[in-house]
Amino acid sequence: MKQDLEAWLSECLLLRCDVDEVVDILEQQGIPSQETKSKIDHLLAMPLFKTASRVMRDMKRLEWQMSIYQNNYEILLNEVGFTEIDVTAFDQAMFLERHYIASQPLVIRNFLKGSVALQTWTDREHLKANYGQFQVEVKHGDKLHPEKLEDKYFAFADFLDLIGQPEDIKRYIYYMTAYNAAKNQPLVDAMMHEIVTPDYGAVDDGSHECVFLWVGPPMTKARFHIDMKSGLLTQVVGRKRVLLAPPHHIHHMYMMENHFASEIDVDRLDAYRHQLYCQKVQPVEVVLEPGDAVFLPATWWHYVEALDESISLTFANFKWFNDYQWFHQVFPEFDKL
Ligand SMILES: O=C(O)CCC(=O)C(=O)O
Repeated sequence: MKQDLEAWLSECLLLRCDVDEVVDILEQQGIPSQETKSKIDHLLAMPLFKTASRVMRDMKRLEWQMSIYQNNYEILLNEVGFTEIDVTAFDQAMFLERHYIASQPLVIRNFLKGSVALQTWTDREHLKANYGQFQVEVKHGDKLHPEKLEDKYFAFADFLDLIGQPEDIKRYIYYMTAYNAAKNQPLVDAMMHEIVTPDYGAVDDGSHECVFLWVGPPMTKARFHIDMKSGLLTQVVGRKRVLLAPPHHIHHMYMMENHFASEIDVDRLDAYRHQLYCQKVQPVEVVLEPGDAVFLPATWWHYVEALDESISLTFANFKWFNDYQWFHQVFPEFDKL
């Protein structure tokens, strides 16, 4: 109890709550004001508390800086709007300058124009006949506990049959994701000859490293998160709904302990628990039709929901610098969460 009280008091002090109010609240709980005041003096004098206060001030300063970006982003949205083009207007130099380097998203309609996969991959029998023998790794779990996913292994043909079964997918999550990429690289290598893209600045060595395949049933969701690479999320089969929010909302996203995903459940917003998100974040919503792509710059928040049975590819294989993994090197413990 003593420890709980100290933790609560420390948090109040770090968050700069009104000290008199804190003393009053505890007095109502039967703790004499003199006792609380001397506890506060004791906490304020601790070296650890002084360090925590300094870190907290740095965080607040960052939050203030972020609010400037937020204002500018609102001006951009009002004056220019969210950028969406058809692939016929796509130009690598424009993409590099206005989107890749500027960290601004871009929707590219018909990005996969000319790809036979737009037809052939809608046919389960084509996929089974040509790629069904590949062993694949997918994420699996109970929809009631979406945070507890484990890796499962199937022949690709069996996995495709499974995600076509309405009863099973109502209750369970089956999703081939970028997190399974290492095991599924041979499948991606085999499938890519059916895909054509404009020259978006991919590495030119014929490899498909950093091309990620996502296959899953309707209603599959990826909660709001950020990535350590920029990527072009590209829809091949079915539609996906994407919500996007800029990086400067980091203080409004209620990050989970891994510091990459948000607690926010966009289908069940909790205006009390997630007040800052509800008040400050108005994500841009985009629906990707088959063939469309959206550029997701690293650290942009994105939530993705499959509206149909879906196959997507994320191209993160840019020839320009695209690796911000240093965070994991500095904080390896985040890998384990
Ligand atoms: O499509 C999804 O479910 C998630 C895609 C994604 O997060 C990405 O491409 O970075």
